Amino acid sequence: MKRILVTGAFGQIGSELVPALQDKFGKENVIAVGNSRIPEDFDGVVEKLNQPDKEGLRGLITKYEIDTVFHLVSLLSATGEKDPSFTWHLNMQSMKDVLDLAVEFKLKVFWPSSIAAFGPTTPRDFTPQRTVLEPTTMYGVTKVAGELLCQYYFNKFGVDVRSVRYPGIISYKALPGGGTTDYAVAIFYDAIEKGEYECFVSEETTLPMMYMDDAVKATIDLMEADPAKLTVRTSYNLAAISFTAEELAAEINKTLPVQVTYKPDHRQNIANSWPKSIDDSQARQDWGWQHEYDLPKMTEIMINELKKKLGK
Ligand code: AKB
Repeated sequence: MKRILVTGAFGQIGSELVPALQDKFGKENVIAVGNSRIPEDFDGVVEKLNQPDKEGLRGLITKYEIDTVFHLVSLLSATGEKDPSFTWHLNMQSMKDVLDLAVEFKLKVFWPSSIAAFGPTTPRDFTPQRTVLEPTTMYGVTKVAGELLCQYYFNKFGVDVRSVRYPGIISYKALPGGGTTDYAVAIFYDAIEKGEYECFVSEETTLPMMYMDDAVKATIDLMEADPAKLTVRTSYNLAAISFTAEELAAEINKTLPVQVTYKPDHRQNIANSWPKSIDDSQARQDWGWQHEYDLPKMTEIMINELKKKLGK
């Protein structure tokens, strides 16, 4: 990885992956591509592009002599249900463009899958690496199709494309954008600002989650792993912590009083179709994945950093 292009660079994961890549590979070697959410104070090389735009991407790959693409552009589970056709178009076309360009320019590619690739027929506890993939959201459908495309382009064209199934990601820097796991970030903002939170999933809802620093580390570690050791070319299961909404509220309440009420909405059905916990032993075995942040450590950082960010 010498010259890196990141699409969706100003989304939740991109906002923290880009600085980590800049630190490791040099600011001038990371090209951040975004559309509407480009922060004015962004320090680095930035390009504006609405996806899907294959020719636009081709232009940037040529201009900057790119060898690696992190293709993060995607609509998430809840937003995706508002316009399923557009979700398919954006998520799949932009990804196929990147894979086709990867064949042409011999690019290495990272593409994010998600626990949304699973569905109600998947075993929900300690979900295995290889299992039933019958998601109920269009976002999930694009993740399953995308995983198969990754494997296809690897087998057919030798594209070195790598992927992880992210759980819900929790961070204080950038807000998540339209997912079902977003409650686990929103609760911290409301706890600090209002002392109360109305949660859109029920108290007993258990979902796999991860602190952002672990997600960024996993992403970079996988991309740096020895290709000979990788046995999964669809997408690796990835896990850190699983908790109920009530357990998260209780953990926050140890240091910050927050009154939580539960009012499940349409996102409850999505949450109910996803695993409660994930077996990520293949990732641990193949490329040495290890998470660092547990629930208390993540909660402490979120409260302290958000208080500073919100001036409280
Ligand atoms: C979502 O909730 O849609 C995402 C995801 C789990 O992929 N955070």
